[in-house]
Amino acid sequence: MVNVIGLGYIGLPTALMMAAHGIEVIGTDYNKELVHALNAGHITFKEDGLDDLINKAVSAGIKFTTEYQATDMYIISVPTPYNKFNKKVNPDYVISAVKDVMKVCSKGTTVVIESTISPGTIDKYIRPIVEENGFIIGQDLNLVHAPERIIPGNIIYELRHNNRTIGADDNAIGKKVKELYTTFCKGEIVVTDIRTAEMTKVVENTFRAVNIAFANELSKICRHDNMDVYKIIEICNMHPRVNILQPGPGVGGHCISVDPWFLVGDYPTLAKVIDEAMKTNDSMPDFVLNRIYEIMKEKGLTDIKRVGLYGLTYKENVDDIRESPTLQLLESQERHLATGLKVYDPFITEDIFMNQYHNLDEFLNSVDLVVVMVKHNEIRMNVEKLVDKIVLDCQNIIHLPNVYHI
Ligand code: SAJ
Repeated sequence: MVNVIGLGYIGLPTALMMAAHGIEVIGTDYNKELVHALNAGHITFKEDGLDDLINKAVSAGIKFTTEYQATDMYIISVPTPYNKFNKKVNPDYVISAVKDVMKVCSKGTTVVIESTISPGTIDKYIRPIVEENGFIIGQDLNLVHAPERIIPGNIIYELRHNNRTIGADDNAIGKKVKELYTTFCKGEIVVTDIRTAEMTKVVENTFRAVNIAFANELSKICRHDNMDVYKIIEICNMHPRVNILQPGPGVGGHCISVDPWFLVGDYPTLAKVIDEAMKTNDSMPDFVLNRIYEIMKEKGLTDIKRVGLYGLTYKENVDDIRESPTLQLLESQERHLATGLKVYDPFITEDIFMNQYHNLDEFLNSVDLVVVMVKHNEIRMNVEKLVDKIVLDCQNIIHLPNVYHI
């Protein structure tokens, strides 16, 4: 039996997938309400195919509980937030999950850590705790790191098809865990050591952050001299070895905007490009706010309350607002004592923001300047509703005469 600890964006789909493929799974989470909802067959976030998957997993016998189970295989997928001040990973949730596992596990148990951790976290924090508790690593307890790569918005497909990395001290244990994942994963699974697995995960997200920062920097350079960054990127990308990403209003989510900081925090004198890239991405919401003020001035608009931000989530067609550029912009606005921007997002149905709307038409009727922060399908399909508006399109999806860009 596999006990999956932490039933969030990663742990839950993984647990369901394993159960749906014939593995006996019990999911554990300390959140009682979540456990209750899952046992009733309800999912707390939206993803294509997830409803189907929970039905299959429930029929196959998956159970959810707040208790850690006595078994010999654990998958830990609890959050690893980062410390905003020193930029280092905060491994507290992983540490406490490992401690709880040690209270109930059987001898020879394997503990797979899926949570993203910075390189060296297992050596620095996890091994000492295991040993302090009287366990001999490799004998009483095996440690494995199996970072995930699934992208929110396409979780189910990517769980099945992505290649994966498994890091283990002992290759035989790595292969055993590989077999477990092979039940549902059609991608190639590489078995390596723990340190390498930790590093690859962070490097992958850093690669993307640095490349997005490059596109964002280009957008600032082009804005400075009134050049069309999108056209320039399009032409450059016709070069066989150039593939520039798209500039945007900032970088959100719990991965690309967070993980690269781990390298900056751990290697402050070495991770120079990464540090600058992260600062560039973090500067984008303020850059958008400045564009709003510029456009208001140009158009003679004086009331910030007649400006609306379309999109609160960190990217299109998901309901996840973690670290989203719009939240960063709203915070910045408060710092500038210029509150009043209207907000709307079709995926955020709860009333959690000031000046928040729940209907696209009502939102549009209340503003003169619309800032497209997120390229949800909804706005792509309703472009004609923006014809009479002034639009600041941070995603390059609205092709109308009255459109400004970042
Ligand atoms: N973004 C841009 N320009 C682009 C692409 C993205 O500004 O050209 C922005 C998005 O709008 C968003 C942010 O970057 O705010 C990140 O979005 P994303 O869709 O690129 O990535 P995530 O954070 O949803 O998922 C990433 C993925 N990692 C990589 O692509 C290397 C995913 O594979 C990981 O599993 C996930 O992080 C994770 O858990 O680490």
